[in-house]
Amino acid sequence: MSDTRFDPASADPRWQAAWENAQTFRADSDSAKPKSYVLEMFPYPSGRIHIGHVRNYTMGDVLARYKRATGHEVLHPMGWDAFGMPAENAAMEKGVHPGGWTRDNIEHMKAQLKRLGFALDWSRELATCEPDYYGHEQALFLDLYEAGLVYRKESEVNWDPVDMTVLANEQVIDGKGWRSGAPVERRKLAQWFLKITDFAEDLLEGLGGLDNWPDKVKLMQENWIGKSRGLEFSFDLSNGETLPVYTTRPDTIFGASFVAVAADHPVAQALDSEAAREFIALCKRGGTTAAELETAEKLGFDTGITARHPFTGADLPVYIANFVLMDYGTGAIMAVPGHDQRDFEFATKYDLPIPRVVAPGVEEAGKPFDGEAEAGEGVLVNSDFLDGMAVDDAKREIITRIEAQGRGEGKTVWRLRDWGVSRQRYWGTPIPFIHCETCGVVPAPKDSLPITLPEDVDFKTPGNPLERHPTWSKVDCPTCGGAARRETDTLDTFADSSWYFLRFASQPSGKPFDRDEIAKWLPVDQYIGGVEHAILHLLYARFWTRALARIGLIDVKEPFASLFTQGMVTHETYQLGDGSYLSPDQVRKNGSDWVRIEDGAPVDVGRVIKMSKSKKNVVDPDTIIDHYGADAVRWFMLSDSPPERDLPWSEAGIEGCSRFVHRLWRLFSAYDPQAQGEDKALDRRTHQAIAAVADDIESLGFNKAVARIYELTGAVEKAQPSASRSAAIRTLVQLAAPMMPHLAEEAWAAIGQDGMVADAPWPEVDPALLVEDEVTIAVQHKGKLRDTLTAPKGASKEALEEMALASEKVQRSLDGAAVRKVIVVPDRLVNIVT
Ligand code: ANZ
Ligand code: ZN
Repeated sequence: MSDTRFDPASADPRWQAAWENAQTFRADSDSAKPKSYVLEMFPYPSGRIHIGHVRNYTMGDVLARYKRATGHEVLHPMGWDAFGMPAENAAMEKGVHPGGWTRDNIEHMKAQLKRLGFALDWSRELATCEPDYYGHEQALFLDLYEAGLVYRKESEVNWDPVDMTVLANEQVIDGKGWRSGAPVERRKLAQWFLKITDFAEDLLEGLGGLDNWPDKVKLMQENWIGKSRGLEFSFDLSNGETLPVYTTRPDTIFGASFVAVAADHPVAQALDSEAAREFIALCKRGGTTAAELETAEKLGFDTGITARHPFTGADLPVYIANFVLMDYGTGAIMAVPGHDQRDFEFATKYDLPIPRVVAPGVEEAGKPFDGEAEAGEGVLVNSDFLDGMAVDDAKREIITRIEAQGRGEGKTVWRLRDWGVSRQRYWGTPIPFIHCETCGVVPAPKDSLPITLPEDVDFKTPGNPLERHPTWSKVDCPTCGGAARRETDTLDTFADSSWYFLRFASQPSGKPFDRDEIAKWLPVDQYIGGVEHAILHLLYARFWTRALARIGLIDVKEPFASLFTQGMVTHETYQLGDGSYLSPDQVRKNGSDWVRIEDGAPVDVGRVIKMSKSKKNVVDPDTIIDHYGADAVRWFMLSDSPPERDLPWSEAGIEGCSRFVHRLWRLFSAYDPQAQGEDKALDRRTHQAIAAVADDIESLGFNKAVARIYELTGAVEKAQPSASRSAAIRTLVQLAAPMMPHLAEEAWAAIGQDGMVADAPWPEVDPALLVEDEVTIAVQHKGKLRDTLTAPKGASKEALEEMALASEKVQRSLDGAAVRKVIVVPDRLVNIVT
């Protein structure tokens, strides 16, 4: 074999072309082999692949290649989550069309991904912004509507009064519109909803079966679904009405010192006073996110109405409060400032009593509060018949008594809301409905799908271009034939990512997917992505899958059998004195200080944090692939850190990986098919490595697999030429192939193997070689090591004693002394006492 250097610049594209020509990674839905569906969360086509993508897709790729080698028919697809706001922002800022911008980005990023040599079935590539995808989504939406899982209702949105547009929560910054800077108002608009709450119980229960999901993700989902057991009961009001409230802490009822309702609550709306109306208007300003409501200053308005306490008979003041949400529970609360922080802040501000009703022990009933509410558990105090009871018992007692009074009942309440999917923007899936003056809201006929987006739109004026378009929304009513108007809302892009894994598995042209083909591939065997999608994306995907199963389109309920959330790639940051950031290639080390290369200006080195454009602590995948080749980059992504942890990028690290690629190549170059002789120890190490690397990849312990390959490489380098050594080299090529596929193909060909290593089966393990069958025994006399013996593993005490006494060195040490006792520790040690 030649002793040329391995040249990624020529090898990488050559093997990528070879895989493509042979359609090596094309998934066959009719294959009889066991299936394996490996999926990484598909990227948003922002413009460039970033290093986080590289890490994510490299992990999936190693698993996919390994699964192929172990006899699986592997589905490993890739596509684009291509709708969404950045394309519209680009349209507004740069005057480009969102479609053109998106498709250019896809083309560029696809080329970048191809340079990494991923084992993807590109024949199944899809982009959610193409009618061939979103048209099927429209059909599914209509199916869900028919099944009663889609409805329209009035709901609040963030309204920018200057730009005259609805804003997404993330476009509201400090209560102001991100473009206009105008204070955002809350407005009611009729919007489309998906009935995810119908599945709340099932989504919660299903978590119990997801053994291969991270616990933290399951916990986040559980909290988001938020099942709580509480009490709904009614206060009698001084105006003769009753006011239902919901509480999860009925035990604290003796600590209620006021009652509060949401600004939208009928009790508030019915007030006939200018001051009340002004206060309600004030509450409407500011964002609608829970986080904003949580942190906003607590504001209240005393309605003058009082509520009668069901046990003490005290008259409690009724306030309108800005922290009470209309769409949770009943939109009204009994406020217990001693034990709820929001109520505490409110009571402090408006000088209301803060009684203690829970304390660590009964003798601490008079303990003062330390500037905040105490949510802690304990025993009830200052609570009449509840005094001394534990919290759970007290809860039960109050529920029983309130139910006996006929004033309310114990109730299960869910935090999960129905999913509002309406977005008043252009770059999304048009919602397939038609508004008719006569017939109302009518579903678009299925044969009119796909309802495609108009191309001729402008983004110079704010607002939704679909609404402004002169002709797009004009249609005939499918029912009465009269003039009607298309729905101009588009779907939340989370809808697009809620079923893409189904379309990857099956893509007939006339329907969203084929039921049998879905049954063949689903569930996804291994899903890999960022923990930032732990809640919404995964919950919505689990919901769509269940909803489609309920209406009989598929037979699987839980889409992702295993989930892995990978850590981030991090890098230190560099800042000038004025706080501005510099990129790693703008700085260098000067002695123990850092300076800007350009002018020697001093640079502060900051913390190691997630790579992000705004902090400039990024490395560009293209640049490093140019420099080191795809395999060194892939190897680095897998090496240093366990995959769930953050991976600090370092120049030294990638250099080391690159050196290892070439070191392996030199070793492969030393392959001698003619070498003779057996090296039992090396055979054993080789087979142990095969088994271990397989285990490590199966459990996604990529860094461990990497370490084993380093170990075996070291052992082969030290070994003398032999048939065993040649076999070890061949094995190393195969073990490294999932991680460094280009180098492995090049080596496989160079050492004269048939076909491509990508098609070679995973090397077989000889189980006999996995057990260490010989052990080294230390023989001691007078506390000193006299000899070491090689003995069969598990040899008897008698046999070891006999071997030890037969040793010449031992006999010399004994020098004729009488042996009093021999202590044998099997497989370890023989100690001779004289
Ligand atoms: C009395 C109480 C005492 C409460 C206490 C909490 C602690 P979770 O557990 O998150 O579901 N609440 C009820 N409806 C509300 C609404 N529409 N807007 C704002 N807050 C509301 O929250 C349930 C608790 O949140 C309820 O229990 C209620 O306050 C409040 F020591 O009642 B609690
Ligand atoms: Zn009509």
